[in-house]
Amino acid sequence: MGHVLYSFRRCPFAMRARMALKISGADYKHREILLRDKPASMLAASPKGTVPVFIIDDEKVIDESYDLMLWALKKNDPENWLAPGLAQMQPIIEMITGEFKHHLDRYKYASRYSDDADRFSVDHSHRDEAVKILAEFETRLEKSEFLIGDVPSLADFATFPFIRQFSNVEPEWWNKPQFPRLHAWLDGLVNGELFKSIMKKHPLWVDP
Ligand SMILES: N[C@@H](CCC(=O)N[C@@H](CS)C(=O)NCC(=O)O)C(=O)O
Repeated sequence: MGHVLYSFRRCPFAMRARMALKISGADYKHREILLRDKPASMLAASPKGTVPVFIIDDEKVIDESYDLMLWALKKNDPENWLAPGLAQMQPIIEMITGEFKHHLDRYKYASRYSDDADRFSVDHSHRDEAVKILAEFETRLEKSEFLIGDVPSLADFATFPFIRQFSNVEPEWWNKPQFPRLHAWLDGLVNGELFKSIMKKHPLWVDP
């Protein structure tokens, strides 16, 4: 009995789930996996084969990171991440996991998607599209400290791991002065105790 989380350290979906689980104080066993070698026990619970996968008391499976965040926060939300209301937060979150992620994947992994001879170059047309979305975030952060208001909410925690991933594709370019508010916001969240604690390394899980 008890809960089990299958996770991959560097996956932004798994990161956001781990942050919500951590803040809610949920008790579970962590199973660290490799995406290229998924344990049969994880695939048995969730055949689609993405992380995170959370198993509740051997019975119920949650295999969508957003649903898992909500499950954790509905049990316990000590820092009021849900306070702004889902109606306001959901469109912001979906813009990041939808359109932004689409461009991020094509920018970051350009070699997987293009037939160009220059296979390893990043795709700046997708970077440009992603930047348009980040410009909207910058505008928001000019008005308030966090995406919605002056305290962090689910909107911030559900989105920043993807923007962090984007910032890591070409750090030199990212660090040129642009979007000062977004930079400060991202730095604060990435260097915060919560994120650091969920990025600690775990030994790899091997099915018995
Ligand atoms: N909609 C899912 C997406 C999860 C997802 O795509 N995770 C990636 C890793 S970041 C994955 O497991 N991909 C499977 C693979 O690469 O084999 C969620 O929010 O949990």
